[in-house]
Amino acid sequence: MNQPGRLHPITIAIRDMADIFGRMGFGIAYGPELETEHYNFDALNIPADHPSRDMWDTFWVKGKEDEGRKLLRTHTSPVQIRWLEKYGAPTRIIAPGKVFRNESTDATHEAQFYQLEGLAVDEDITLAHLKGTLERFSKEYFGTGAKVRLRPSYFPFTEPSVEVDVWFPQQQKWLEVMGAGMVHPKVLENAGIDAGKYQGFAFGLGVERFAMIKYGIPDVRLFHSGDIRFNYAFEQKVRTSDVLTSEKAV
Ligand code: YSA
Repeated sequence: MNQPGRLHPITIAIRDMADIFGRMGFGIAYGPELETEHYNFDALNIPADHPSRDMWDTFWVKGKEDEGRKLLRTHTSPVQIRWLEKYGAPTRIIAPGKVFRNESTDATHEAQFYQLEGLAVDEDITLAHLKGTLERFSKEYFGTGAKVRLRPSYFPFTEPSVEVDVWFPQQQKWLEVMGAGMVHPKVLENAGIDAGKYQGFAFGLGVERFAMIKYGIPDVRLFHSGDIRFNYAFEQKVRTSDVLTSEKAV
């Protein structure tokens, strides 16, 4: 007998995440996978000569001569700029999507993986809003027993910046799952937002790493292995709520 089809676990994870953020009033945005240097780096306060560009090993793509060189986006953060330029502030969105890094793989690193970006811009947004949002999200996604910790970090597009770790019970270790922080005023200005009036928080989480912890998956490479038995280990699931306020490509 034919078996019914299954959703890929990454699809399940993104839908679960979108449901949780949807209940917190976040809409959903999508940006292009083939990006310009401007949106992936420059507008995010990462100029060409800045050493922090090395944080993202990049697949460069030859563009037409008049267009300059392009790249496969190394993170979902360029969607922040595209969205703010188009829709302005105040705003609250998530942006899930595929990203690419020219790096060697291991159990927690893939060359192609999914991130889910979050952005909230308004008057009087503070780090406490970021912390509260991430705590509520983690508890809803993993359950109330989840152990989450924030560490000080550095990203050129946030000040202050943090990295978030979640306890991986099956492996008895902390796993880094996300970068986050308060949006740098220069980034807001680059997107045409008055940084004197508005502040924001933002984050970029690794979808596969969240699912690894939730389902006890030992190796990130299983998600993209194409082994159908992996998919069949997950229950097919349809979205039960449709609470997203908007869904737009920028
Ligand atoms: C930081 C601040 C913001 O305001 C907004 C976003 C960010 C995140 C930033 N854009 C970024 O990409 N940070 S990161 O390089 O540390 O990646 C974020 C998350 O993606 C990681 O915590 C991890 O969960 C996942 N990740 C990174 N490289 C990976 C990976 N997952 C699988 N394979 C890889 N090679």
